[in-house]
Amino acid sequence: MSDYDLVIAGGTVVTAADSYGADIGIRGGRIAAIAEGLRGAERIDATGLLVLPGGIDAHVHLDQPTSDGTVMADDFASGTRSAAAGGNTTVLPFAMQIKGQSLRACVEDYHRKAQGACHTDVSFHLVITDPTPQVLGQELPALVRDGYTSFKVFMTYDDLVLNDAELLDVFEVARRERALVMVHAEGHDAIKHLTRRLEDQGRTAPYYHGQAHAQIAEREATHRAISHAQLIDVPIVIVHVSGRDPMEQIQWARARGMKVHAETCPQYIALTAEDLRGLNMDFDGAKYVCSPPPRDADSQAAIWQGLRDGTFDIFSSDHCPFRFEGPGSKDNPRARTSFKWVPNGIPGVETRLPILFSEGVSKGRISLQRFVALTSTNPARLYGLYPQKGSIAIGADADLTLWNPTLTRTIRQADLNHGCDYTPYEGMPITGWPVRTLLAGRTIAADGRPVGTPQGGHLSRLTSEAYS
Ligand code: DUC
Ligand code: ZN
Ligand code: ZN
Repeated sequence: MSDYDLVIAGGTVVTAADSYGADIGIRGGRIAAIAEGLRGAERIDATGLLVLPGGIDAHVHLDQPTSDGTVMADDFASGTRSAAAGGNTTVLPFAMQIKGQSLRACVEDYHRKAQGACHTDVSFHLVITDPTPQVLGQELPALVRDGYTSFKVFMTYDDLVLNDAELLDVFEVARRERALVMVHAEGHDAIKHLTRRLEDQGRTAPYYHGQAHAQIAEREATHRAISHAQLIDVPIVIVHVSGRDPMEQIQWARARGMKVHAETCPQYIALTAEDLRGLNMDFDGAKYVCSPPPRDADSQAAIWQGLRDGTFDIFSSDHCPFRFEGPGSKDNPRARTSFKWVPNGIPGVETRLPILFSEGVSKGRISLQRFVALTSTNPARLYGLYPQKGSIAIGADADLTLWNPTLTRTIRQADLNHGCDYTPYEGMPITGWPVRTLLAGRTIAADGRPVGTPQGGHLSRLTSEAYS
């Protein structure tokens, strides 16, 4: 009889702290040994490969209904297949409350959608859009105790925005229940004002989305969220930070000892506002419409600095996929009349890790350890999954990604597994790709393709380490 069900042999184990050559012995879906010369019933030869903790994408949108008839391009099956092929073993999608809806009913809805469909593990963040006394007093506390230990709030969008009083109420519940609040920080009124002015001038092409969602509006809302969090004394995460101005607010807060965490995403290092021009200011720019929008080269440089120096804790995809063509897509008749109707969001769950590895590690901008911290270990710590997830250690789930650091390939829509009909990163050359993804010791993807039937489950989470 073998000691282990599976041994991953001869690779270089990489964690957020170090790298070393070792075999990994897996038993019952967990890491049972890290040593030399292990023997198991099965063996994977990882010579020449890096062995990383599986990617944890802490910000993805799957199968969310929209108010205007656009349809998300990924459900839980296609979205998690795509995630697995891109080297991820856990994703954190949103269970988004529709105004008037019970939060518990909302969560049950999303569980129904995810049930039996997931190729990776999943765990829901909640989105609070209707903070009624019933939601704040009963449903939310009960759900936090059930392991939904994080939720998102929006400072913009007509059907999602919370006013300052509501934000403060929600922050208070988070503090009491020790839940982590994720904040979409863009100032609603400033965006509406800029949108009206641009439309008055006939500036309606997708390119102007980037001007309406000005970085000043993001900076202002970031500071307001920080101030509210300071008043309540609650930790928060500013999600999808796009550039230098909001970053400075986060650094300002941190310098004063506030627990303000930050996330950035591939679009803020790999795209700029110029991409929204499309082909000569045409509708092609809609392929890059997301919020906050990509900024300029100066902001890209600031984001890289923040990825290096720890301003950013986590690097997530904000995968929010809408097809470019066809019914329910970005290219709908209303969206042709103004950028303000173009669905906000771009796909990226499959390309998040390759883009950060190639632009970061391969180009010498960040270390391998930082790569692992940003994409796996820190999301696990921040969202209450550590040490079951996000680490290579005895007893941890055997969620591992085997990575070829020298494999060179270009990002092509034809090679991706998501439900979208385009990628905003088409043609981008990448050095360093995942070649095998294992969830609890079972291969769920190999060479850019999903493998096998859905094996993922839903994870209930601990209190965020932001409270420790
Ligand atoms: N916020 C997100 O987190 N994702 C897509 C669009 C948005 O506004
Ligand atoms: Zn958002
Ligand atoms: Zn998002």
